[in-house]
Amino acid sequence: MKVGPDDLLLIIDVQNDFCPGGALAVADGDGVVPIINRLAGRFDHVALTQDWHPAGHSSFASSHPGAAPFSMVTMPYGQQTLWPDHCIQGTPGAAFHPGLATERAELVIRKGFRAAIDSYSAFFENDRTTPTGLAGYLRERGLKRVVMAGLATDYCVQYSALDALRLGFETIVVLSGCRAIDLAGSLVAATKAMAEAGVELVEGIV
Ligand code: VGL
Ligand code: ZN
Repeated sequence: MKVGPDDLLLIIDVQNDFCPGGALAVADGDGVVPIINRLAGRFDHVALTQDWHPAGHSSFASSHPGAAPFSMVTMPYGQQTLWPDHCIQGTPGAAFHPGLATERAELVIRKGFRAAIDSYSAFFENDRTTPTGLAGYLRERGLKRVVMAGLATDYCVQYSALDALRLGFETIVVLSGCRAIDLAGSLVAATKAMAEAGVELVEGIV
C-alpha cells in the first residue's frame, strides 16, 4: 500500500497493562512499539485508542464471584470473556507504553469506560451497536481508509477492523505491528475472520 492523505493510522491499545509485566500482558507486546513509531511517521493522520475501565468493571473476573480470569460469562449483550483487572482509569497500567510516540496523535479515543459493558472495538461497544463516535469523526474529517496496528490482534484489533470494514472504510491491518493474546486458537480464528470479511492483512508497509 501507499500511504495517502485520506488515511488514518489507528494505533490500538499500546498500553502498559498489555505489555510484559502488565496485568494482561501480551507476549512481546512492547515489540510493536518501534514498528508502530516508524509507521506513525509515515501518516498524515494518527489516532490512538486507550482501553479505559473503571475499577470493578464488569469484564473483570474479580467482579464475578467464583469466576476465573479467561472464563466466559453471558452478559445481557452476549458472551464476554472475563479478564484480569487491567487498564483501570488513571493507573500506570492504563498509560500508553512510555516508548510509544504519541505526540502526532490527533485523537485519543477511550473505550470500555461504561461499567456494565466492555468495548473491544474502537467503533462500537461489545453490544456491536453503541457507537464510540469514531466513525463520525472519520467521516467529518474526510478520512476514507483505516490502517491499524496494536494490541491485541485477536481482540481489539480484530473487532476494530471488522467494524471499520462494516462501516464502509477500507481497512488494512499491519501484522508486524500487532501481537495476540491467543486464547484457544483465537489468533488463527481472528486472522481467518478478518481475511474472509475483506480486511487487507499486510506484514508491513513498504
Ligand atoms: C483487550 C481484552 C480486554 C485488547 C482489551 O486491547 O485487545 N483485550 N481489553
Ligand atoms: Zn479491556
